[in-house]
Amino acid sequence: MRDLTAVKDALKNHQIELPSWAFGNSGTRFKVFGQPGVPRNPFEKADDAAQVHRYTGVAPSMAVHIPWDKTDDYAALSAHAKADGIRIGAVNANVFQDDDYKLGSVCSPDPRVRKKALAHLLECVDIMDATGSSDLKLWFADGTNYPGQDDIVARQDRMAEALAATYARLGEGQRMLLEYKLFEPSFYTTDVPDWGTALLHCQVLGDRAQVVVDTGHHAPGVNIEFIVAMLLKVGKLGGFDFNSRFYADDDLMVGAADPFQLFRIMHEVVKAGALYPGQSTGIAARDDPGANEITASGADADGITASRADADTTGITASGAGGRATGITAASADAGAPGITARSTPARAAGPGVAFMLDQCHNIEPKIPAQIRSVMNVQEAIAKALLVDIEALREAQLAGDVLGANAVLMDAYNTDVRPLLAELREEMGLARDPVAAYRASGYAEKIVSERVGGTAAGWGA
Ligand code: RM4
Ligand code: MN
Repeated sequence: MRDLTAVKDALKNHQIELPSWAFGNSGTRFKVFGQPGVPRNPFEKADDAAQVHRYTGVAPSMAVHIPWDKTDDYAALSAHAKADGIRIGAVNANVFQDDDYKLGSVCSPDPRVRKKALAHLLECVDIMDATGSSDLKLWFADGTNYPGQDDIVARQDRMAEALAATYARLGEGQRMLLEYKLFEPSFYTTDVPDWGTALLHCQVLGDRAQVVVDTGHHAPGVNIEFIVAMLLKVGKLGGFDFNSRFYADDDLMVGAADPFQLFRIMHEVVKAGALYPGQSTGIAARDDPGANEITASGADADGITASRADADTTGITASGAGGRATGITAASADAGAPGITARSTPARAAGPGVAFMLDQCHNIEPKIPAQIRSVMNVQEAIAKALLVDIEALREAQLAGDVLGANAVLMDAYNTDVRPLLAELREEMGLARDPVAAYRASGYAEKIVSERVGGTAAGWGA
């Protein structure tokens, strides 16, 4: 898409969700450096998140994390956010900060602990009802540290059981987003370590269970855009937790470590029409000549698709009855739903589409401008992805023009989109430079002088 008006329109439609915890104090296991003016409760976090939206115009929601954002009155929190000009987004469950969870939460060998963890997941759905949130985001610290510590498969069964019970509790318009992470805090096995495990669970659960890709949760060198492309293809990408990493799960500002990777991810999103519900891909006809020619037998048009009948027998079982079943089955009727077909058309995700969330911690930099910078970084990557000349790219690809195809992509990536984004902001009635406008507003000084006393929000608070 190289029509600049269309690029700007797409950018105006794209929304980014902010994490409440980015506004609180955070640190490493060595030290949490407190900052003055930090919010003391979720209401003040919403006030700060609203500042980010005020200067960027594209960040109208704030995810909450329970119990960090626990309050007696979630409807009041929603109303407060609304008065600030934003809304409460995903509800994140926290089953990793309680002594009971030393050996895991929903995968713990202790049924009492599993019950307690499940009760928390269900409580999070109650909170969604009160806040009007559509997304329940689940990340589990569950895992083991030593070989032999617990049974890998039994833990999967326990996980499947808890997920099935939570899924069954979801109401109209609500979905479950399951996030994987390679390691940490567990160092030997993690119970949902990768997109394959997350996808297996989500496929068993049904349409309203989707995978979250946190960009910091992979081994070094993993091709994240490949994972994104595959999940989009089967309609199972529920959302992103954006951040950057140099070494492990560093939670740095998105786009700080590897803006090229962010662009490559966004290229897949744009191609799949997943930037926002109703996004046009700018591709007139998606039929690649020959796309259906690569099938195993030639007789069956389904290509890479495993037959649906098979899908039922290879899932993840919640019953633990196991028997001859080889995997993770919650005996869902939907198990065969999203498969990979030989067609190149990506499946459209059901419901609200892909949630573009930030999941970052600003340990040493001021938090509000860091969130503004992160939103800008995401926008820059998207703008560049929207500038890719898709038709020229496809032509070069089909012609086997390796250098030509790569050049099309790099041309877009190497475009300086900052003037375009400044123009976009002006059209939206915003300052051309959001960070400078925030700095000039005096808000940072105001919160420092007003937020005196009480306990600053932060890790464990
Ligand atoms: C995890 C994961 C979750 C986040 C917690 C705080 O590593 O990324 O999304 O909620 O950290
Ligand atoms: Mn995350």
